[in-house]
This record gives sequence, C-alpha cells and structure tokens, in this order.
Amino acid sequence: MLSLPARSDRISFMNPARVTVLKEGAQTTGPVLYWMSRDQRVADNWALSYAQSLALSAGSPLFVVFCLSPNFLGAAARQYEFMLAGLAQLESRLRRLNIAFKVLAGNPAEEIVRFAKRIKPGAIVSDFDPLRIKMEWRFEAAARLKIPFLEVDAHNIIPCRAVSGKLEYGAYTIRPKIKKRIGDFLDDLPPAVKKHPGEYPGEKNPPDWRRLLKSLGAAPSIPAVKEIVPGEKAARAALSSFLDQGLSKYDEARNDPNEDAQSGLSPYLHFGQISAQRVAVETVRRGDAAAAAAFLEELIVRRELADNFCLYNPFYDSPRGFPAWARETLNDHLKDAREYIYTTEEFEGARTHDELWNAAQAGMVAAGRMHGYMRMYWGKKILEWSETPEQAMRTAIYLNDKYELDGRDPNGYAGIAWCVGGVHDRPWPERKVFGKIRFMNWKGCASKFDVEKYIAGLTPGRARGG
Ligand code: FO1
Repeated sequence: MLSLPARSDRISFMNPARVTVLKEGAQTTGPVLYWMSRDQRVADNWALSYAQSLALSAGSPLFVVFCLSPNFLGAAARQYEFMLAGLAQLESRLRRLNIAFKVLAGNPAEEIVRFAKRIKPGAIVSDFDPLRIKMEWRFEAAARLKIPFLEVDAHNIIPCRAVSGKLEYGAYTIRPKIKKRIGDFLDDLPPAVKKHPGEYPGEKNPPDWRRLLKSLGAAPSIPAVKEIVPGEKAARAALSSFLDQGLSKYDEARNDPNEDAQSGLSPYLHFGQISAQRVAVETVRRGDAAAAAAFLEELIVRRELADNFCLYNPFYDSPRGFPAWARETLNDHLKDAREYIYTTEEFEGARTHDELWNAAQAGMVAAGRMHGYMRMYWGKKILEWSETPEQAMRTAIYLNDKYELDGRDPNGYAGIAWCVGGVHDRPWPERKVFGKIRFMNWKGCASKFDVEKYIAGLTPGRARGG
C-alpha cells in the first residue's frame, strides 16, 4: 500500500485506493494545482474534488492547469476543436466557482514545472492515464517538482491499479475482480465542487481559444465534426437521451450498425467530459437490469480491461504486446500469400475492393466515428490486407487516431490489438494469413445486419436503401 500525504484525514471522503503518491512530502502553503488532462470536467471529478479538499484544508486558492500539447499522438484539427470547445465551457464554469483555469502550451512536463516555479503551489494533483506519453509527462514533472504530487484515478469506477496489479488475459479474468470491488466504488460519487473562498486567483480574461487552436498547427485537412456537440452539458444531455431512447434496444441492436443503438458517449468519455461512474450510476438507477447488463459490460469491464492493458503492457501499440500464441501463429503465416495488399494511403482513401470496408472507412473520415461492430471488421481486414501484422498495427492506429474523435485512447489501442493480435481473445481454428487469430468476413456481417443498407448509407453518391 502506498503511503499517503502527511494529513491523511484530508482524504476522508475518498477511497485511498484512488490516490497514487508520485512525490512524497507534506503540503506547504501556496495554491493547490490540479494538472488536468484526461478528466476534462467539473462534475463527478475525483481529482478536482480531491484538489479542492487539499486547498480548503490549507486555506489556499485552487488552480486547474491544462497543458496543450501540439500534435498529440496524431490528433488533427477536429479533435482539438472538440476538446478546446469543451475546455472553454469548463473555464467559465470554474471561473464562476472562483477556481482559476490556466492553459499552458508546449511540452507539458516542462510547462507545468515552469508554471509551478511561478505560482509556488503547496501540492499538485493530476488525474490518471495509462498511456505511455502521459505516464512520462507525470513522472518527469514529479521528478523535477519539490512538492507532494498525487495522482488520482478519476477516470475508472474502480481505480485501475486497485482492480488488478498485473496484466489481465481477458474480460473473463478481470470481470470477477471488478464484481468483487464494484460495491466499494460504484455509487461512491465525489462531493460536488464548491465555490472556492477568497478572491478569484486567475487572469481577468479567459484564454484566446482561437489563437491557441491556430498555434497548434493541427492538420486542418479533415472535416470538423459538427453533429456531436462538445462539452460537459452536451455530454449529460447525450446520456439522458441514450437512457430514455437507446438503452432499451441497446442489447439486441448493438451489433447492427444500421440501428443507431450505440450510446454515442465515447467521445465524451474519451475527453473526460462525462464520468463513466456517473453514466453507470444513472444507468443502474433506470432499473432495467437486462438492458443495462450489456451496456455496463462495455462501459465497465471493457474499459477497465483497456486501461489495465495499457498500464501493464508497455507494448500496447505494437505486435510485441500480443500474447505469445498470437505472435507465434502470425509468424507461422507471415509468408502466406495475401490475396489483396493495400498501402496506408489506399486504406485511408477507402480504395479497397471491399465496399463494406470502404463504407466504414469513409464514414469514419466524414463523421469521426465508426460503429463498434464495424470497428472489429475494419481492423480484421487491415490485418488481412497488409504485408505484415506490424504494418497492420501501424495503419490501424494511424487511421484510428487521425479520424476517430475518441482516438488516442486505451480503448482504441486495446481494440486494435484485439483485431490484429488476439489480445483479450483466444485462439481460433487456423487459417491462411490469420493463423489462429479470430477471422471475420463479409458473410459474417451479412448474417448480423443489412450490409447493402449500411453501404448505401455511407457511400457518397449511392442511393440510400436498396
Ligand atoms: N491531453 C493533454 O493533457 N493535453 C493535450 O494537448 C491533449 C490533446 C489531445 C488531443 C486529442 C485527443 O484525443 C486527446 C488529447 N489529450 C490531451 C489527451 C486526452 O485528454 C486523453 O487523456 C487521452 O488521449 C486518453 O487517454
């Protein structure tokens, strides 16, 4: 068990399993700084509530700081526009709560250390993110700062490190561990953020969001996503409309991309504009246990499994991270003749021989999202039509992170590793190219949903229906 900051009474409202001490020490005077990254919201945010409790116990002001990192894992304008719009709402909401919101730009670890030299905080809190780049940011900053640095898992219902201390094989091994602990965490929501005492410690004017977006120089090349409204308020509205209309048909319709039965919450969950815990609590409150079961499996088990995968598998974005049986079988079939081979550009331009695959790709480019069932088919075909599994991983990650609004996320890396390398899956009957990796094909899709309708709906210029 990690030791906690000196006055542990301050965390009386929070399960200590949620906190990881990145730098020991007793809190000194000076503002408390919450370095926000993954959980970009005010409500239901354990890291923010905890940071406020530290500030209140020391009678200090509270700063929330967000470091804008240019070309973050291949993000383009569409993702930055969505995120910054959410941050703009966040800034004004925090301002009304007397909490400063500061945007830094550049190398986050350096910027946060430079900012700390200026405002001399008494303690720093961050949220939790298992991605390599984020761990590096936090560990580098913690090494250079001389104040207590506390990481709070505000993203997972059961803190990632508390669910399991090791890499899990699949849903079937992590599910019992979640079931055992969920009772301690599910409805234990963080206290609401209060209006902070003292005068407003931030700048007079909000950040110049347009200038910040331009300074990022993100590739403007892909259309912005219009139909998904960014921000905490829109996220809550999306949750209510899903619970009112979508939850009841979620289970049987979730594998039919023609039905709009998905929750549509993944961009909001990815940017932390809504808490998975809030989604789960509201879903359970609806009381329809059968309908909720399938959705909660995705929301809780699959997401905790993805964070577990990225935290404990350093090669989560490469074939080196595949299980041994998968690496072996893919090697055995490395020399198999590929019926089709496409370059990344051909995949990106949706120029394969397969209209179904092309429709899914074109839909993702246009709208920044792809139906969960089609993401599996999409990934499997990239394996089948690439020279090597390495090339398939690179292509799938590149396209997913460039076009999906919820790209650059543990869910994405775990999903692609499942498609290409059998991660969290088991061996299947052996076949060409795939070896024992699970195979998917057009016929399989056609047995689940109206493929022609899906293609017509997503292929520019094709008459709908038919
Ligand atoms: N997190 C940051 O702390 N700073 C950024 O500039 C930043 C940009 C960004 C762009 C696209 C995107 O999908 C995510 C981005 N994130 C950024 C991280 C994001 O908040 C999530 O924490 C991770 O991607 C999910 O683990």
